[in-house]
Amino acid sequence: MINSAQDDRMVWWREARFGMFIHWGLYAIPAGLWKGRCVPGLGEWIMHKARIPVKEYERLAERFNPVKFNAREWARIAKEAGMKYMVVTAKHHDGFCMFDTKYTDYNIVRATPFKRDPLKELAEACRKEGIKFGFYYSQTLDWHHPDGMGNDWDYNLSKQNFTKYLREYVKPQLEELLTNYGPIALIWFDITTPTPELARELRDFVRRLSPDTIISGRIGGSLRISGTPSRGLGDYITMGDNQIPEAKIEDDWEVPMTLNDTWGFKSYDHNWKSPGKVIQMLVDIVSKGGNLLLNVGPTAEGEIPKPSVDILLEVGKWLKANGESIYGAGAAPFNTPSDAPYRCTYKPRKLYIHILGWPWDGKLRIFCVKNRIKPEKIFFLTDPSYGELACRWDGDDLVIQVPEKPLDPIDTVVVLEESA
Ligand code: FHN
Repeated sequence: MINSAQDDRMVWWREARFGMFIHWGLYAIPAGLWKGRCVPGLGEWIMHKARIPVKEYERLAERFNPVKFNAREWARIAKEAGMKYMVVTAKHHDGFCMFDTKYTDYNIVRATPFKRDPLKELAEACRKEGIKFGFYYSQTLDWHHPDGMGNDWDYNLSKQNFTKYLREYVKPQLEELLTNYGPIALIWFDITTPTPELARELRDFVRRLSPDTIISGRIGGSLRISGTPSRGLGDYITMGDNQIPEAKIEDDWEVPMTLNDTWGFKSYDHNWKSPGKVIQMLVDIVSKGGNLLLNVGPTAEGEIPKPSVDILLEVGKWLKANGESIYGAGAAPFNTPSDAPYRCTYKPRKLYIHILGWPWDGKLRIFCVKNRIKPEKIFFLTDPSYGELACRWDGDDLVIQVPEKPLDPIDTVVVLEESA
């Protein structure tokens, strides 16, 4: 059920469409290598994958000194990339707190030579750049805390008291995060809370403290319905990692996406998505009514890896010219076949046709839209001076005449204005 309080909370999020996810923590030091060996899998899972004892992993903190960290630069990169919100790991599954907390000494201010609270600096920098700011918080898995879930190599899981952990550790820490960092736009829970009752308790707690904060779908709290992830007690559906749905979803949804094959930094993962691929994925996602939360994994020195920055800046260039077709846009009121060489995003009386594969014969065929759209004027978004594009109906399809070559081979956007 969508109520109006939820609609009010979601206004900026629906407009935003594109956000920056940041996975940053102690795992950036080993960066995928432990004792000289490559540890397969996600960089931030190294403690789990290599079954590193708590006492040994903890010592990474002594070496964590990200002197190149510059919050304003990170916020500027997000802004230049055209991202409208940022979600950063306050605590990931390894349990290390990247913020100043009085509930454990295992935090960046007390346990590292860095001694600063980078999340305070980031919150401030984002505010200055007009970027909404939120926290990722691992509410269920915590391999460091004796009562958190998931560490069966140090702790006897049958003796754990998760409810105590949630009430005496998770909730107080969330209170710190929701009260000491200015307005928090979003809390990104992960993995799902073990029981619906505890999910509800957590959800109500966040709501009471900060009614405008959006809560991610992975808080859990209700069953999945026929394979589609549900938003449970959260405000929107969080899709599986890197999973774009086949067709549009009539609800708010977001997909968390990696830029390479890891969230936390891995020194040897160079499998970067190209800027063109990212742009086309963003378009595909918005055409199905969703948001893209795209990840960067900064290094232990505190830098967003250069390949990520380069990709993001290219995406930002495209968005500067074509943003009108993305921000505040959503799914069209008709379906597009998944193998069509175009995607459509939509605002009332304006259809944006994103041409992802240029028609070799100059005839752009929009399938099955008779009686669904009423074309009045058709033109290129980035070059209205080219003039109006001719069109004709062919059965149920609309055929638009386009020139021989694309204006932009990654995605040329055609605007179709509708008559009233
Ligand atoms: O286990 C985590 C993973 O490390 C990462 O944080 C992703 C981001 O969506 N969430 C979990 C897996 O789904």
